[in-house]
Amino acid sequence: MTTTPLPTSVAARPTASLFAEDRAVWSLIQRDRRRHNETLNLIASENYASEAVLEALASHLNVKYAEGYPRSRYYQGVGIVDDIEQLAIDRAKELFGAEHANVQPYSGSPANMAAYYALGCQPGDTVMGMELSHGGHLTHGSPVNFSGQQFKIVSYHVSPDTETIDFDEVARLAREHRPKVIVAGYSAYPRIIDWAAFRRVCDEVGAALLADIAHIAGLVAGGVHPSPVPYADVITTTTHKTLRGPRGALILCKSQYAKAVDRAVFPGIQGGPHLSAIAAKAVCFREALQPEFKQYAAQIVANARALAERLLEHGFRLWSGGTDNHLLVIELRDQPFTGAAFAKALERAGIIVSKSTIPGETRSPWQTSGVRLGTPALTSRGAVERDMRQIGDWIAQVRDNLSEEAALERIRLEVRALASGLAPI
Ligand code: DSN
Repeated sequence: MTTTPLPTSVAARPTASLFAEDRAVWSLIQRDRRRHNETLNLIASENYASEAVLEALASHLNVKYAEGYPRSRYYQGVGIVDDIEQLAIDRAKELFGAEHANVQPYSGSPANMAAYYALGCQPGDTVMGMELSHGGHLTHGSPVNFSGQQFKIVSYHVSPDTETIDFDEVARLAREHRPKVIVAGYSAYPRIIDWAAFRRVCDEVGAALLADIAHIAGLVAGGVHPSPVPYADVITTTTHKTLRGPRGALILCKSQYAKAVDRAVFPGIQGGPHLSAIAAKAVCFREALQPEFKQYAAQIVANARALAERLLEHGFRLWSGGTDNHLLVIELRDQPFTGAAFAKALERAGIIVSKSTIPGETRSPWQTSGVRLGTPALTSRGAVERDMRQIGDWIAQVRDNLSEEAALERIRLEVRALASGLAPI
């Protein structure tokens, strides 16, 4: 008689490990961990979640199906996961002072899709969002995304003079097009968002305000960016950027939209919730409720300012002249090299950034005229202002030695020394 072998992870608990079971994947993971520890991660959207978050994420909760919501499920065996999801909901509401929270969205894009549907958007309805190249997100109306394909998109921009949101244009376009939803919240915008100004425009034209705070949620939770909660009808955020939780998302809303949001997420666009991710979100929200998280959020901003100031001293041009939040964008409009070339040279020197389009972009999205830098991840590793000033010096040295392999290698070794002295991941 033959028996079906159990997967090693079940059969051999508690001693089985990835190392024993799959050396190839284990080894790649270790190499990437070393890469992080020996380089400087300035990707504005990335962050290092705590071991507690990762432990919840890797827990046995991965097994569970629980379509529905706490106390109202299509499966049995859900009593305890109901408690987990309810804890995550309660903590999210407490953290942001929101009336309702849905912790099930798999990630930011489905959260935004659910938000549009919850706000009643039908194919052909008008939605206003920031132009992608001016700092918006694909889901705010890009023609290659469901948002741009399903809805009539009217894009607003930053002002060419101040490179900050052009509220005159926002109001003019809103009056002319009467959108159902106006989206505020961005992927590459370095300044404070004036939620009250958006609310005034929305009220004037009868639009709903959707705040996408994916990038700044941790700054909002930490009290260093104004909260959209008093102003927005629905708020979406990822949980893994400045909020420092697991990959995933969260929707907050006023009570009047609670049912519509919940229905839009499930059964509207998602199936079973990922309970291990939801448990990890609960851990993340608790961490963000601690006083130390406020210090962390303040340090993110202080670090971004220090980096911006140093880069300006080195003659770089920054989008809007600096930053009020966790990110900054170096503009390379007048440089002979592209954002892509600069990002690659920086990587050779151990400084990891992402290329970025800039307002009035003339190069392709693969080449770009900017690079975006952010401080959440390095701040999690304990970097402070003096580290940022040093990093600013290295970024300038890379610019001045773009194709000089020996110089890039020398910088890489210096970068590695600093990186290796920060808290390891
Ligand atoms: N891809 C994310 C970012 O880097 O900003 C947004 O979803």
